[in-house]
Amino acid sequence: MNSINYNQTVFLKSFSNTTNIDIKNGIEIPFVGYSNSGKSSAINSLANHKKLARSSKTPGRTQLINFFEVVSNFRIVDLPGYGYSKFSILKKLKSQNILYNYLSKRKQIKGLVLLMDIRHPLKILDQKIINISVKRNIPILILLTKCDKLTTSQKNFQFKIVNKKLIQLLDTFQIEFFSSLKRIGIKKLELKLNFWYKKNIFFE
Ligand SMILES: Nc1nc2c(ncn2[C@@H]2O[C@H](COP(=O)(O)OP(=O)(O)OP(=O)(O)O)[C@@H](O)[C@H]2O)c(=O)[nH]1
Ligand SMILES: [Mg+2]
Repeated sequence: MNSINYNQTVFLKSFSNTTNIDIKNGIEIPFVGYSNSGKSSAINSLANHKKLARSSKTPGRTQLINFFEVVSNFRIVDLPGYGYSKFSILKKLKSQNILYNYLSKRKQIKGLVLLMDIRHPLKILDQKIINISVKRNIPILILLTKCDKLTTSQKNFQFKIVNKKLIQLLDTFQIEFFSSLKRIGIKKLELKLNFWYKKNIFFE
């Protein structure tokens, strides 16, 4: 099989909750993380398309479950971020519920990209996502985002902390530095997505 061209990724459809999702075939990889961690930007960098997924300086930009098709039967999913402090409790709970429901129920999920700002990794809701993935046996790729904001030694320090904590939570995992701004880690992300695609699509 030729390698996948992520530049051809197109927007497919948005949904306000899991029960509305009418896409059945194929596999999908959600991008999950705190609000403002850089999920939409990462999808745009991967696809080499500045406005594919809506990114914004204001946290809470993504409020729906947004599906993008990479190739037929292979999707990436941009989700609302969690933890935006200016949202009301009710709005926060609603968007967290959308996320937990989606992650707990969708059988099409075959891998998960967890994005964490390298300066604030593994906060409480990140750990909750990890627990859901462990329960469902969904493999995780961790991206330490906005790594352009730190020096090499600061980056390595953060990496070690995350690695040490994850060993206690997960059997297998992969952690990568990532920067949409400096285009760091995009190849690693592509390789992982390719791997999940090839591993699962033939069994469809
Ligand atoms: N310095 C730097 N800034 C980044 C990077 N990636 C994203 N940002 C900025 O961080 C802010 C949030 O990015 P988004 O991609 O919208 O974040 P998100 O996780 O999709 O946020 P929600 O939709 O609210 O959940 C924007 O101002 C981006 O320009 C990066 O690699 N480096
Ligand atoms: Mg977003």
